[in-house]
Amino acid sequence: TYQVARPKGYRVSWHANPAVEAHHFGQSHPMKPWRLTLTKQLVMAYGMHHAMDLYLARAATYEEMAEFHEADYLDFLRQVMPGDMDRAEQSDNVVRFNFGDDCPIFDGLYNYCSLYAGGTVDAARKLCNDQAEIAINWSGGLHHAKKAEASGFCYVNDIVLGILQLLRHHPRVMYIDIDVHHGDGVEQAFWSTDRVLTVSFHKYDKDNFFPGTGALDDTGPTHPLNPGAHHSINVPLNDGIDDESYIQLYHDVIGACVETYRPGAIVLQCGADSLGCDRLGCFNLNVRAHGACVAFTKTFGLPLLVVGGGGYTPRNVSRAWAHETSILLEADQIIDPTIPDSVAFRTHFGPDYSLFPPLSEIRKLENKNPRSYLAGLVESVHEQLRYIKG
Ligand code: ZL4
Ligand code: CA
Ligand code: ZN
Repeated sequence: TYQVARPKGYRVSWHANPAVEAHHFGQSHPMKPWRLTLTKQLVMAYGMHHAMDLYLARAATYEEMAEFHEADYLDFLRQVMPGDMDRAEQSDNVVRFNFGDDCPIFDGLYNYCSLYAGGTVDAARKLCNDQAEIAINWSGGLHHAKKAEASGFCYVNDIVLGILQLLRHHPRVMYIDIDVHHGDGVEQAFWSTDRVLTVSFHKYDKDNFFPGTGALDDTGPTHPLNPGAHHSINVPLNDGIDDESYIQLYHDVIGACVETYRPGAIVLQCGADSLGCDRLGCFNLNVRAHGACVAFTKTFGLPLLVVGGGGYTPRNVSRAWAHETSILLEADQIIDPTIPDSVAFRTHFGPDYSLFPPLSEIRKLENKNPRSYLAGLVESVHEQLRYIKG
């Protein structure tokens, strides 16, 4: 049996509610809350739960969610039922609030949303109260939700709610998003403030990849009276980026941003659809490279709120998030890369039973990000940072 010791000198808190895992978006929908069960089983098989403070996430209250979301939208979210998609008297609101194939109305929708949001709000409060230095909610990270609109599998923007909590204690908060999709909802929520610096790395193809925003020059409205001008950093990428390029880029961009902006806390969205072989993604990252971004973010020693996000090949999502949990506990060097025999649902990890399986050569995409292109991105970020003072 495995047991991970508590890290020395700091506390890690884990926020989850198993009720989240039981929700179903519907047949063949890519978002599977069940990936959280698989993640938790891996974390427990490695004995990492002994090294953290475990909290049962409570549901965020209506009032807590109303700190960002409009009442009309929350009222609709609270009362909709499966079947409303086809009910004439609901059709105006279904359209107005963008429900449909991407954002279906399923059983327990409001419960699902308030529980994942509650986890992130709790996690942020633990950091504010100095009860943890690192707080984790793998069920959060739903970065596309807007004030009064569902979008891209996201209904309530838990990240925005978490950042609003952190802003009560910290003059400046930095948001980092390594999901393969653009973190548009978080960017938009803080468009007009200089108290949040958002940085998203993502696949960008205006017409062919969701959500189609996040170009390099999309840096926030540049009206002279808008303090939030220049405080959205976007790192648009093409298919097939590999481990070495991504890690280098992440170090260059995030290192420069932290040095310039000097945030009091960091929120890291760890969407696992940037891994190779993801059902929706198109990058070539291995679990170790995705984890290297988490490890680098931790080196700043700032209060750190870690959330999940996308990730559509559940066995790899759970590998990545379990590995990243071990990094946050400084236990990544001591756990066995072979997945323990005792893990539940073990067959999902075959035939290799490794935490770090090699990327399948068959599904690998050609790297369409030449060195010169990446150097240009770093150069642009440096130029943009000249407008920003910490
Ligand atoms: C599906 O098979 O690009 C939804 C969504 C449901 C089941 C049955 C319906 C079949 C892929 C995706 C028809 C589905 C058509 N079902 C969906 C422009 C689109 C309009 C909707 O990781 N169709 C929209 C959203 C993206 C679009 C990505 C990422 C979230 C995150 C954070 C959100 N939307 C085209 C698609 C399926 C489905 C199969 C799907 N949707 C793939 N990409 C999208 O950033 C959590
Ligand atoms: Ca992103
Ligand atoms: Zn995504």
